[in-house]
Amino acid sequence: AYCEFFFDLITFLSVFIGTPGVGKSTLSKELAEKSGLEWLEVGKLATENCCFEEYDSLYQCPVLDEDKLLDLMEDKMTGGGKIVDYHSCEFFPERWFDIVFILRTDNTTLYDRLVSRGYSGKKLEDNIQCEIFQTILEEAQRSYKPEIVHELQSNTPQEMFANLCKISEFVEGWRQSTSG
Ligand code: DAT
Repeated sequence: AYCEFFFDLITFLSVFIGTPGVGKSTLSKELAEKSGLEWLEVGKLATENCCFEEYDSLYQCPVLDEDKLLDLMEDKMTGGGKIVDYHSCEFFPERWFDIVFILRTDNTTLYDRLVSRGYSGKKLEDNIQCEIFQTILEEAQRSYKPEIVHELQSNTPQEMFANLCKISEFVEGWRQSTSG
């Protein structure tokens, strides 16, 4: 289906969140290509700049040094024009984002994606539970104004393309509401 894009918005700042595997990177990359907004992969940024304190052997992941990461991001965020991509949003300053998009995937689909990514054991279980319990959705609803938090389904490529259109409409709505 044809849909028009309205991304001539250098000041626009959005964040894509959701359980690992829901398709944040896929959608962010696609959106960045279509819109000219810059895709900021927070996980990659943290790794490249050593924003980790220690390794959590239970969860098989390093523990994030949040202050260091936030300091690093602050300069990048003032300019606008970014799509931030991270599994969580709770510790970002509220003022950073005009819109928060949260991606959701059905459990069985997500399970298959995480298995093919090499997840197993507790890490696999915890991530599936995270999706079942809507942990990240609730986190977003706690941390940001409800009217800027939008849930998007991300099970199929068709949904991914439909999401680009939905995002475009939300962004247009946001633009009209700020250009009063
Ligand atoms: P994330 O960045 O949230 O961890 P990803 O973008 O790396 O997730 O996607 C995980 C896998 O799922 C990857 O192989 C691409 C696939 N995928 C992502 N979004 C999809 C969608 N809407 N439909 C089908 N597959 C999708």
